[in-house]
Amino acid sequence: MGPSARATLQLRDHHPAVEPLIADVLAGLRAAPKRISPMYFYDARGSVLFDRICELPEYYPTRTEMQILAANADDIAGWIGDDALLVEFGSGSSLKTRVLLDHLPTLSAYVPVDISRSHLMAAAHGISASYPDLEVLPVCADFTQSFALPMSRRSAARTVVFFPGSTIGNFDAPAAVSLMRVMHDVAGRGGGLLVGTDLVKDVSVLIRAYDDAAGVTAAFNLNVLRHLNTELGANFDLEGFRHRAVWNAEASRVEMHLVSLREQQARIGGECIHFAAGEHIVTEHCHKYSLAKFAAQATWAGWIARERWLDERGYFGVNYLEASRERRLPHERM
Ligand code: AVI
Repeated sequence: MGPSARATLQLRDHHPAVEPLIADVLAGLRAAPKRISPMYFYDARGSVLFDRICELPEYYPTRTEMQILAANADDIAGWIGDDALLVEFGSGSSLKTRVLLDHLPTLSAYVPVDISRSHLMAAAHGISASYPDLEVLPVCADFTQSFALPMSRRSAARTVVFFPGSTIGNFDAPAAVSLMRVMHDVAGRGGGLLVGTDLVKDVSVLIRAYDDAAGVTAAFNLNVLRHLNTELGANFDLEGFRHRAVWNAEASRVEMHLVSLREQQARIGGECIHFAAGEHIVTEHCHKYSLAKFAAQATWAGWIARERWLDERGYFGVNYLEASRERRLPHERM
């Protein structure tokens, strides 16, 4: 790709400022148990580590979802329809998007949204190079907050949000519903949502997926502390914590923890945080859905289930939903 092709992409940068991020991290570290939002995994190094996770033999979700998308691409493209605007939340490397783009020649534009600016731009340039006729409008943002959609040159017949990977499972139920409401606002009436959901399965399969033999997930988890050190001026000792993945049956989720190996302290934003030996920080919840539970959550957010595709083992689901005309529940104030 020549330099002129790279120059044509304009980034809409809504990356949050450092101060509110420090306040957000501190609020999590003051809570019991301590927690850090998974959003902080995704600096440039974290995004590369996540791409490596997706290729691990133990990490079945990416491979399975890719197979579902590839096997049903024509059908999925039929639901998305002609002249749609495709908005991808947490687009990362945009790898799965390519399966869709190959089947959507009339797309009005593609809007990848991601918190990792460098990773977003590299992926956007890659897409632009592979699909030169497609308008690519990258947005750097925390997608849980409402953001303005960039204007595409060509008007769209409808807006479809793409949210693969079961990233929806990284949100606890109330937050997942409010995120799906943000998506409903983005899609607007008659818009669509194509969303991947990881399903409940054998616990040993789940734990291996989040605690792989090569230690890539452990490195990804610990990288969150490195990110806070480099971007937010914290001073965590990375040698002082270890990765742990546990299954919480009651909540139907894998939890990723960082366990403090000794009593220690870390400073961030001028505040000293104390850790007891064995105390953990929750860094991620990875909810595993039943089909009924996901359908209920989607309905609360104002989405109507239209179609669903599963793999043969029933490990993973890809769902196409349509925005209902009114997303609020009857008892909610307008
Ligand atoms: C991004 N998200 C869907 C991944 C997951 O499986 O919940 C993040 C991840 N964490 C550890 N491995 C992968």
